[in-house]
Amino acid sequence: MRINAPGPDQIGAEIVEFRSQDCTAEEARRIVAAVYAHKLVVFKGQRLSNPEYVAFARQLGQPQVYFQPNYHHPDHPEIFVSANVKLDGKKVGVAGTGRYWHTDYQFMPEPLPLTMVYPQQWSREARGTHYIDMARVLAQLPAELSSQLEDRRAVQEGKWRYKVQEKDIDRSLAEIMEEIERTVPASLHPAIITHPVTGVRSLYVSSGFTTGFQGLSEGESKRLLSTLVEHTERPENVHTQVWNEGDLLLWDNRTLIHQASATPPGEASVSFRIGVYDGQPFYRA
Ligand code: 7UC
Ligand code: FE
Repeated sequence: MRINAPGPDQIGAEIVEFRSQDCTAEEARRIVAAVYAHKLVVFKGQRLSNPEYVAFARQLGQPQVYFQPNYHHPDHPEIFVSANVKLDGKKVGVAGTGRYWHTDYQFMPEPLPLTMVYPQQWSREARGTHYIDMARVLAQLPAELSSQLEDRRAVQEGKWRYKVQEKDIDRSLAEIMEEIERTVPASLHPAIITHPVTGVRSLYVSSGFTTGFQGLSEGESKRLLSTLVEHTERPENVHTQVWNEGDLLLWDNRTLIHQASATPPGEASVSFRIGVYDGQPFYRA
């Protein structure tokens, strides 16, 4: 296994000469260390069956089972499916996910430390994932802005991204919203988090899931959020990782926000995600 580190100030290492089916415990340890160091790693030339994919995730940590079963692969609940075409004649997962800036499970009490994505089918124009390094964003914020975030908690909510499913037919929006608010209430997390392993601080805010800040009025919250989003989502901050045949992506979901590329109408897209808990707290207390 060889790890090709990115250039200075860049994210994304390439892992070559590696077969994930043969991953040893020592290699798994080096891979996770590379994710913390380079924030994104891309395994080149992988050809994994679904059971092999889940087994590889187990080598890296504890695979997550997403809280909503309508996202699950029928044979492997650990695989979160984004597919706009049927798989073996059946609708599986949801037609598309995360076409907004976010970090996975940000709205939950225990967000996902690591995310793996194994693209299965993609279109010519929409073959990639976009990333922003939030440690870099934080470091570049004007001091008068970052000082407003010290000891400030942000409100994270997933409810606006809820996708109706078959069981919602004949239910009112009010009923559905009431259930979401009860089962997945908003989570509060520090607006600045400290990585438990590297100690690097990053901004933990996204336009996809962050809806406000504790202790601020609605107007103040909105203004602060839109200022932060303006500083974050600048084209020069975006790293686009283009998918090639055989690529398997793994990233540090504490430090990076990401956005899926939008698939043009009529084009197929299928990707398999596995979230991984790495055994560390999400952020340092
Ligand atoms: O369908 C989606 O965009 C999924 C989103 C609400 N949650 C994925 C996650 O892990 O945060
Ligand atoms: Fe995502």
